[in-house]
Amino acid sequence: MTIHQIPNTVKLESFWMPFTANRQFKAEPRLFASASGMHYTTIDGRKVIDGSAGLWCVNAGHGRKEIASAVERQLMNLDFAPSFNMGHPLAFDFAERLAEIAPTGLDRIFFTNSGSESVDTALKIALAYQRAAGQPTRTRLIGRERGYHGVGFGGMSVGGMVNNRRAFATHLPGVDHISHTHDLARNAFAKGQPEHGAELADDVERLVALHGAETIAAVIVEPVPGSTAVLPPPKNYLQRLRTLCDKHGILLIFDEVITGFGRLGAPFAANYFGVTPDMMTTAKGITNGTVPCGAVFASRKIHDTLMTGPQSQIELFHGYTYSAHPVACAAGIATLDIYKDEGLLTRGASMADYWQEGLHSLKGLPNVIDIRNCGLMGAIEVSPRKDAPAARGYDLMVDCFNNGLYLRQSGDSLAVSPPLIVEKSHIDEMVSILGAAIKRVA
Ligand code: PXG
Repeated sequence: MTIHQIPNTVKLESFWMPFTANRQFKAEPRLFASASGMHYTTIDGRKVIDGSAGLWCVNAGHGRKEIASAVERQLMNLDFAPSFNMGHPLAFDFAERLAEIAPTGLDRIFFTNSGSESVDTALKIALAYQRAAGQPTRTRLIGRERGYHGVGFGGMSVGGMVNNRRAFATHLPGVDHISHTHDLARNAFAKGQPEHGAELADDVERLVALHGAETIAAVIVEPVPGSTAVLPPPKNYLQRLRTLCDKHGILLIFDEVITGFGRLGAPFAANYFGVTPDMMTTAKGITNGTVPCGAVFASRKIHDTLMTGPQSQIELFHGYTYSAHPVACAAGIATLDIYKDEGLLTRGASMADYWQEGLHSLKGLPNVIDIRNCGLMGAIEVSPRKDAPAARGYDLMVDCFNNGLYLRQSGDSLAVSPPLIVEKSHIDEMVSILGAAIKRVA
């Protein structure tokens, strides 16, 4: 028996699984036992190509020994140190390293443990900033329909995926949403950024007219929404959003939890699109998915506005026990070393055309109604079955898994986002498994 062949006698009852149809899963479980490079191995020893970089986080591929060694060394040397009124050098080093690769000016780093925490942190910083800047009436937070910003009450409230909101009646007050940009009628099968829809950014004007600019603190968007199955922004949309936020004194936050750390072929989506927000939220790829960690990148203006008042006073009453956890910092620095040595923060740019052509070769297969791509993100959308939304998407995901491809399902879309070490042969393999699945499941 190899290390991978763990018998399937695992008891499944106690683990209440996140974002999973628990009963459906437990009736027919899919369990990974190990991973290396571009592949997972299941508990019954099957090799499955990782089409989703874990959950959009394993950007440098699986089983990176440099990270494992750094984590082990750190655990033996300094397993935990507080960052409340104490510190340890690695936290400062890691922040400096992140500042080096940050878009210009976004070089003040606040550490969290997840994307959800990064989002809630950025929203709170936005409110604290507006108050410190003498604009305490700016308390309203604006998200976007179909947005995903994690599961804290802040992130859920500005989020716009209805299933994530419906059951939890208590949202933050004073939140509103601009409209999403998904437009099948005008943009289906667009390659990269769609032509139509820049004017949808003007929805900010509608909310300004409705509520008054002086009530709005910040707008938060994913530069390329991921969880809702990859919606590349229409050309000039993000530029227009930036202009409108500036015009009305509103902070712009990019949620780069997925797009950060090379996903689009540039270090951040801010670099890729040439639009600099006032804050960026990150997590996932910051440690290659190995140790929970997140970071908010804030502009100096925001940071410096809060660094006022008496020297002895805490400037921001916010933080987590595990903010800048030494093990996360060690994993993060080792991850940044790999990204640098292997050029992974920009490697996606050289693979993006091949990726695009591979995915779009599936156009014309049964029930395929849209294909979208941007950098090394992509999605295939199939038409829903009558009275059974998401059923075809689920069957496709299972068929792919059974035939050696792991990817994420979002309703009737399949999202793909491989580790950034992906080679052309891997793309061919993924496209071929996907194509066969679409034909079979149709
Ligand atoms: N913002 C964005 C843009 C995200 O994509 C979060 C915040 C929350 O991060 P945490 O670390 O709290 O989960 C996310 C998370 C999927 C999928 O396949 C996407 C996420 C997480 C799990 C699955 O769609 N995104």
